[in-house]
Amino acid sequence: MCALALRNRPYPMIAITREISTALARCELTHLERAPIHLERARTQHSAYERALEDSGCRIIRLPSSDEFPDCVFVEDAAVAFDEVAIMTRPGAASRRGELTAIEEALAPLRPLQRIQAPGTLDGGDVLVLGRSVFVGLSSRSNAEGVRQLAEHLTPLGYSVRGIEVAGCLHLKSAATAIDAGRALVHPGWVSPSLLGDVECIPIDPAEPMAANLVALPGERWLYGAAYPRTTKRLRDLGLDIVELEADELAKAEGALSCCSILLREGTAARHS
Ligand code: CIR
Repeated sequence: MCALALRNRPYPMIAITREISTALARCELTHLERAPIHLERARTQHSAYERALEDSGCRIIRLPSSDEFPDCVFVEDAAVAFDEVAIMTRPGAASRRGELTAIEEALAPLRPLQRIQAPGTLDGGDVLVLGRSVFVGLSSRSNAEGVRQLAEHLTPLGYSVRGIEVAGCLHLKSAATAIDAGRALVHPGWVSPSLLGDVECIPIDPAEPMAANLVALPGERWLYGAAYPRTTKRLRDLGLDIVELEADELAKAEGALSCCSILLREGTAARHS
C-alpha cells in the first residue's frame, strides 16, 4: 500500500477491507460451478484493489482474515454504512453470520450501530444506495423482513427504502451499482430499470453479463473490472474516469469489486449503541 506516499493527504473516505481466508476454496456458491481458486493470485489482485482505493483517497482499515470464515473477504455483505449510522446485516447464508464480529468492532468507533434481527436476513450486496434512495434486492439472501427492518432504521433519517425483485444473479449489486446519486450501471435482464424509479440506467454491454458492478470512488473515479472492455468503452464514452483492475480470481467465489470493501465518509461522529 502507498501509506507513506499519501501520509500528508486528507482521506475523504474510509474503506474497510479484510484479508482473504485460506479457506476461500470452501466459499458459498449459488450461481457458479466450483472452480479452483489460485489463492496467491487472488491476494495479489486484492492488494491491487486496496492500493487503488488508497490512491483514490480512501484510508484503508484492513482486518485480518479468519480460517473459520471462507467468505470473509466479502465485507460488503456484513454491514451497510451511511453518514448517520451503520447497519449490521444478518447474512442470508448462515455460514457467514460469524463474519460480523470483526466488522462490528471496526465500525463501532466510526458510526452508531443498528442491527438486522431474526427472522430478517439482509446481505449488504443487496443494498443499492443512490443519494437518499435505497433499493434492496429481494434475493436468495435478503428477505422482506430484512427490508422492513432496514426501512425502520433509515426512514427516520430521511431515506426511502424499497425492496425490489432481482433474478439470475446473487445480489442486487451484481445487477446494478451506483455511478453517482442519479445514475446506475445496470444489467436489465437481472433487474428491471423500471424498478429504479427516476434513476438514469446505463445498460451494460449484453456480451458482458457480469459487468454491472463498479465502485464509485472519491475524486470522480470508478473502479471497474478489466474483464469488461465493451462496457468500459461505454462508460469512458460518458466521460467517466475508469480505473481497471483484474478481479477474476475472487469472481470464481462469486465476488465482485464492490463486495470487497465497506466505504464510508470520514469524520462523522461516532456513538456506540
Ligand atoms: C457468497 O456467496 O456469499 C460469497 N461467495 C460471495 C459474496 C459476494 N458478495 C457480494 O456480492 N456482495
